[in-house]
Amino acid sequence: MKLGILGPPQSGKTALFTALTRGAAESGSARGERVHLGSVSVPDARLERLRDLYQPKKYTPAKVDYVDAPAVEKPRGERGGLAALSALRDVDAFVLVVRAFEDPAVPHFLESVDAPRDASWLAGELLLEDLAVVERRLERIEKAVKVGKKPEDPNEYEALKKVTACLESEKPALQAGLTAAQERSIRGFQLLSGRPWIWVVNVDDAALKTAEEATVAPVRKRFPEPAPSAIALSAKTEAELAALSEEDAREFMGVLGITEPGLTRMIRVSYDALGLLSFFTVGPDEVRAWTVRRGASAPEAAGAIHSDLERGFIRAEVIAYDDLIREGTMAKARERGLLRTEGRDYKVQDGDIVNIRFSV
Ligand SMILES: Nc1nc2c(ncn2[C@@H]2O[C@H](COP(=O)(O)OP(=O)(O)O)[C@@H](O)[C@H]2O)c(=O)[nH]1
Ligand SMILES: [Mg+2]
Repeated sequence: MKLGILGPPQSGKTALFTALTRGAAESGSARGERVHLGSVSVPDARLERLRDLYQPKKYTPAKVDYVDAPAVEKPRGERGGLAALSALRDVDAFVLVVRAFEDPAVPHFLESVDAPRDASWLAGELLLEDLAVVERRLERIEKAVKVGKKPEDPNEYEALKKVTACLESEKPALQAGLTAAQERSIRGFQLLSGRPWIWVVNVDDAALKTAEEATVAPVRKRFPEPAPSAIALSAKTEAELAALSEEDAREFMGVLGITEPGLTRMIRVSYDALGLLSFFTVGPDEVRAWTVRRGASAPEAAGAIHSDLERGFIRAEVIAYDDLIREGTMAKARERGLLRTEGRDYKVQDGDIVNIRFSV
């Protein structure tokens, strides 16, 4: 899973990136501003337990990649440039950071701190970026239609028209109601609003003591149903926490009233926003977590491991994590009939431990 961090200047994007990746950054640059790339292991207590059980040679948690992109600013040049930024091409969702912290030492790009206003502004900018991309393509097709040519791909033409209408009514492309074929036909345009948005309201430490919902509701209310995911955290404090030892971090969190680190919360809402689940493979060689979309069939899950496993899929041997842990060993679980044989139609569940039988 790859997430792109976007937001206005000085909203705390880099602070958040540092908190999430513990500063592990390679960087490139775009439009004169640095692009940071970092990768983190998804913390999962279940996987750690499986590691203790199997003592494998290799231990491989799922990974999340983060891209800290340049600030979204009032456009200077042509629109549509942000969508073309190569670092953002393959992100699965966007983390949109808006500033709610007061700090006279940090200038605000609109001169005052107002997170819901900034969220509306940012969303508007992203929709306009997409609109520029879609309109440019639509114009080209319509020019061809005028001189008597049929649109090469009717799905694409229909999709572009639907998305244009959707963006013009200030809704993200994700809500355009495209068919699967239409969606595929415009996937190449990598629309910013064609991927889920997760809002991060970057607050003062003081705000951490008030209920999160009270902080994020004014931002969420700016958007049409279904309301987007939103969390509140202090990027600066999270970055400081990430630099501490586990023990010191826990103590500091207690003082501040933080019950869960930003990193794990961020990952949880990201899995939810993207509709993802984790399943596991276990053995003496490797204990590993895999990520697939909710509703994925057993062959699809096999394909996440290797395309050969999907192609040659015969059946899956499956046991729920809780069942294995309760019985203590795979042999006991098998005796109890808890290790099931599942076919092509089985929908993999979060926490399944899976062994794929295949032949190629
Ligand atoms: N007080 C406070 N300052 C913050 C917070 N997050 C970021 N900052 C400060 O705001 C400035 C801009 O942050 P940065 O992460 O570089 O913003 P970016 O331009 O969005 O990448 C820096 O001086 C940060 O230390 C926060 O949660 N609270
Ligand atoms: Mg930055």
